[in-house]
Amino acid sequence: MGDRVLLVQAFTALDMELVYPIGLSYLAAHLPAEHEVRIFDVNLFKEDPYNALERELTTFQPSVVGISLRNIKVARPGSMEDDFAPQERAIELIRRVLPNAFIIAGGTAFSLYSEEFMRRLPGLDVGVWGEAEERLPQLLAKKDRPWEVPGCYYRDAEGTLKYSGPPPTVDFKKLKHPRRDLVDPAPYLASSFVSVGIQAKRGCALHCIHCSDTFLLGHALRKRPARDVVDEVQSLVEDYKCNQLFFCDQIFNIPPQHAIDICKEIVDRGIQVQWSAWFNEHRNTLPDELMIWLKKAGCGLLSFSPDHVDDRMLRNLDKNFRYEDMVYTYQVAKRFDMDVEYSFFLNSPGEDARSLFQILKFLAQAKVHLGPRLRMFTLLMMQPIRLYPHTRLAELAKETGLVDRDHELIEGQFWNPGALEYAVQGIQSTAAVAYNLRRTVKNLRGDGNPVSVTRA
Ligand code: B12
Ligand code: SF4
Repeated sequence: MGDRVLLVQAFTALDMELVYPIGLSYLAAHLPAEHEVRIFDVNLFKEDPYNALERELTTFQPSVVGISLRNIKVARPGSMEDDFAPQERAIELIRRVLPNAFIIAGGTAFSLYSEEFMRRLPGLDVGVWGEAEERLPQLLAKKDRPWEVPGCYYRDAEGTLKYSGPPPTVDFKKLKHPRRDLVDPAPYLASSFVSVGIQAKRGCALHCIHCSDTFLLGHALRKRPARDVVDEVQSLVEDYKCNQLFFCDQIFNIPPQHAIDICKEIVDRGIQVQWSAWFNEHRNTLPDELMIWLKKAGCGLLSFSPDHVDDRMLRNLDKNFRYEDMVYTYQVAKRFDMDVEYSFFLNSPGEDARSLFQILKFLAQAKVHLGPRLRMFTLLMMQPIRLYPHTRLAELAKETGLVDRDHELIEGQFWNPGALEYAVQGIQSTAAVAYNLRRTVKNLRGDGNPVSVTRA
């Protein structure tokens, strides 16, 4: 007999927009039919999430609860809670309501800090590292033998934490479409411009020094055929009335031909949809042919995360493009009349007043070129770089003594916060006040822009 499986999206960043639980929809699609499955997002119940979860547990009575831990930072700003407290409370609640349930965790935050999560959340039976479409069904068949399923963290009879070894890579193009029927997209569409996600590929070929996505998904690009991607787009638009989508790929325009093929297919089928994605800045990844098709296919915003513009800093961050490419991004956007946003880091390795000034100069030039097509407010959200485990920047921070060798980096450690940061934050706050004032006036007039995207 199958299980009743409740897949729970645990707290994401509580001060931010809702995020459609695409990972859980993928997992649900790969559970054999003998299991009954539901998806429950605690973030939809902002006022009373614990009671809502308790109601769901009591009515559905799942034998398995799968918890998706996506973000590390989940507490509300200004709250006295630490970031584990809301997740801890949710897991304790599940244990209390259903003492015999098999509780599994997974998700990006879990995968980045697996051992730490297993230690801090003793209510978990098993934690699954990485993409789990193929392994969750295996685990349900082997609940008493998690060591036989690769990529699992579990406790042995003495309570010692064990790992069953690295899992094989998921063949992404062979996966089924995520089960959209289990999630009502309406609240996500209402929450933000970017909130219904779709994935055309997994992985990133680039090597940015601070990046943890490649630890999670690898450097090999695992692409879905364009027709298959657009079958899903079409179903989202026609069956689920999602006319605004966000491609969750690490980078949408590498390789450019895959992006072109997807756009052409959307246009050929006459699908009316607005969407956005993250783009790489190198001019070779933004050929005119791609720009033409992006525009025709409904891409309304080129979202770039260059992190810097200065060549020295781009080298330090191990970026695949240079200042000239950055100039090209606004030139090409202007030629094709596209909206653009950029996000930057504050205090990258080697930052000085000159390199910081380069960002401001660049933005001023881009603004002159693009006018209202440039969404400026990402400048106001410039943050120092968070150190994630398994990255070269974290390694560098340990080598240079910025953090201890055995630091688990879970509380929010940043690269080299210094005096420069405080000076810039002062300028940012002043600019933010001015910007928000202007935005409020614009919104009151009814000509504000939709919410934009900030890269993790
Ligand atoms: C796309 C994306 C976004 C988009 C989402 C758009 C949308 N409409 O969905 C936007 C721009 C909104 C966004 C915002 C943010 N994001 Co983001 N985002 C991503 C990205 C690139 C892909 C996520 C995704 O859609 N994956 C596709 C699905 C299919 O995969 P998945 O969810 O991981 O699920 C799989 C596995 O994790 C696992 N799994 C998941 N749940 C479970 C549960 C169980 C029980 C099991 C067994 C397995 C399992 O199986 C699933 C199927 O394979 C990831 C990076 C990455 N490598 O994943 C960052 C990432 C998730 N984001 C991150 C962050 C930090 C943020 C922001 C805080 C950034 C910011 N400062 O604004 C915000 C937070 C938003 C919020 N409200 O919480 C971090 C989270 C970890 C952390 N560092 O805390 C990540 C990992 C990036 C990183 N490397 O640091 N993000
Ligand atoms: S930061 Fe983005 S572009 Fe750079 S390696 Fe990571 S996913 Fe790729």
